[in-house]
Amino acid sequence: MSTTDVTDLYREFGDERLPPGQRETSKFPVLSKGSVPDWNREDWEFTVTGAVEEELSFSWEEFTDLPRTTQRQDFHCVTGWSKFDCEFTGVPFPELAERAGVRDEAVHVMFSALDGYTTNLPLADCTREEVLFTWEFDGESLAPEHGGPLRVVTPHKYAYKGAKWVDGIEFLTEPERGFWEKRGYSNTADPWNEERYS
Ligand SMILES: Nc1nc2c(c(=O)[nH]1)N[C@H]1C(S)=C(S)[C@@H](COP(=O)(O)O)O[C@H]1N2
Ligand SMILES: [Mo]
Repeated sequence: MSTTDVTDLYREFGDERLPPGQRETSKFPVLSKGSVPDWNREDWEFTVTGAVEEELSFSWEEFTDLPRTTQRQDFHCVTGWSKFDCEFTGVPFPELAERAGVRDEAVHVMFSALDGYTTNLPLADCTREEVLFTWEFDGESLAPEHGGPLRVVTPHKYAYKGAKWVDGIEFLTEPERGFWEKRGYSNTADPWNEERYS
């Protein structure tokens, strides 16, 4: 399958591909608030809830049967490293939003995960083709420590906006803060504006 290169999205936000204060690394460090959660394929369920026309729920088979894309993206960690040219395969956020039918009152989204992690973004920062629910990295199943079976990637934001082990999204009518956003990390998290802390 062909790969869409979205590594030029930085032009929307800044002059340089490497955001200010970041170092490029070829490694893929792991950052998690706790241990890797257990899951099994039979019980796994992904839900779309909140301010939508129709709440949705997907089994693992149903989710991975949705239309997928493979994209080459950059990954920026708030702790100062960036990894270029990551290939992620998955379902773009707008695909799920269209299926559920986002109501006019929805302004914000909360992502939740199997380890209890949450993270939030304004709706407009989610309805982008580059916001992927991904289960494949560089042609292999996404490793458990990097969020397998399913994680979110947000190449236009620091990576804490991408929930590993994601199992649901809720459309909200008021902004709310997720795990790190309540604990001092920036709510907006624009790497090119160095929005690291709030
Ligand atoms: N569910 C969950 N998602 C998470 C985290 C977490 O602890 N739990 N950590 C976040 C943080 S702070 C970062 S920097 C990235 C790290 O992703 P990586 O471990 O694949 O490098 O995942 C984000 N997503
Ligand atoms: Mo992080």
